[in-house]
Amino acid sequence: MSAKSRPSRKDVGKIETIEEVVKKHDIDTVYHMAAILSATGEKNPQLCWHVNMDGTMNILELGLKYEMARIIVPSSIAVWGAGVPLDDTPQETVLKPTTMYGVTKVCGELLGDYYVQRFGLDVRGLRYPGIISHETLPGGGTTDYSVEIFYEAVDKGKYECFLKEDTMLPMMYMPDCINGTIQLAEADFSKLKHHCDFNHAATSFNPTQLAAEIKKHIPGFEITYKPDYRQEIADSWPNSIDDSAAREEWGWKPEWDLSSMTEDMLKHLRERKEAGTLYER
Ligand code: VAH
Repeated sequence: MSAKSRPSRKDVGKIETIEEVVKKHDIDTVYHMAAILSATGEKNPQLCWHVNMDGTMNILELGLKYEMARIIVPSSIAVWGAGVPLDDTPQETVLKPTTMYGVTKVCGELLGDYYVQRFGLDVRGLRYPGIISHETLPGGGTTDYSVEIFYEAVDKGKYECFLKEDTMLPMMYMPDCINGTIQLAEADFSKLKHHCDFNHAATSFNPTQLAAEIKKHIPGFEITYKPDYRQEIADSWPNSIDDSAAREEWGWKPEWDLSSMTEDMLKHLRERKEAGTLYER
């Protein structure tokens, strides 16, 4: 979508602008994706709080006022910090995030659960891992390397990674993320034991493994490493997470792995490079 055709931007932190949209389109379900992500949030924590928390409160309040059917408020693996098992991080464990983004995601989970218990609002959420897509450019996250690398591999045949080569992180291809989110939204609410904090996983890999998969398609591809401030954020997150609650309560099952995702990402980005629209979104 070129900048010309992009819909006008609204400040999700201002309830009046969001209420205007809700009334105009008679909205009864909200997938609340507006957020400032981890890396950008550390550059402006106050703005991150405003967008992420005032925005979530506004969506929940409007959900009550307009008796919406359901609201999806995604969380993230950023809810974790020190003191948790880094492999197969369990559904129930201590949440001590080290970023403002992570703090807002813990608060979002607790706020959503409060609106369920206190007001009977249908609020659901899932802890997204790093999400990889060819539809948008990287958006200020710590996991952005896993998107940037594909664009630069197709465009230049090389990539300088801002995380260390062995930084293992939970990741997911966008089609799995969309399918899982809709599957949770359509699940029978009465059968859910959790509401706003489902662990949601697909695969885990590190930059070395991702680069090796890309090299199967672009043999001359070269990667170098120059860790920056995002390394400390990534080091506070799990290597992998246990999403058995999502699998048991609403039938979650990923369909994409590192190999199939890499093949599909490169196919789409090579087509866009051919068309001269690689970076146009
Ligand atoms: C970020 N992509 O890096 C987001 C995500 C797994 C973290 O929420 O901030």
